[in-house]
Amino acid sequence: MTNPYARIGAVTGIFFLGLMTLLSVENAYAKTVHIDIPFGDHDKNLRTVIELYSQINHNVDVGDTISWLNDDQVSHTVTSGKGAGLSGFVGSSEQGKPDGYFSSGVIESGKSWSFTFTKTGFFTYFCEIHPWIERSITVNEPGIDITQEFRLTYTALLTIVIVLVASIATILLIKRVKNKKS
Ligand SMILES: [Cu+2]
Repeated sequence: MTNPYARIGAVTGIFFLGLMTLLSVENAYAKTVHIDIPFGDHDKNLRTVIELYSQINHNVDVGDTISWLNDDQVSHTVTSGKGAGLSGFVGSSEQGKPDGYFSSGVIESGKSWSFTFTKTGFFTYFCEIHPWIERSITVNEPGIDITQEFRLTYTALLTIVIVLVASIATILLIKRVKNKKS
């Protein structure tokens, strides 16, 4: 098999197959992130204190699952949408506004609830029973953080590698054709 076209074609084919495999394996690494609903969360007066010690926003990748564990002594909900802020309380007109993306229903003390994020975005959530509890999830495309501002997604990385492989293959092909002519 000395046909240069066939050889380059085979090499390129193998590269693509390898990349596809890498990409599908990457999806298999989707992880579960555990978030604690802290003890005392139901007490509106503790919100500022709790926010000092527990993370308000969590960053995850598309495909990741978040599991919320209710560590408080009362029931809570994890409901996407906008909470009522510190002025919101049960019985008032300010109850928070669910947006329908996810809703746990009642999570009893000691129980947990999970949700898998299948799209990128910034999602705020609150508790329907205690609408002053307001937190968020940032869902990113899977990738590597190069700097704090710059994130190289696996899709971008894959594109770069494909362009590189295609360029090298083309250069080799041109060289072969030139060599044959001279
Ligand atoms: Cu609650």
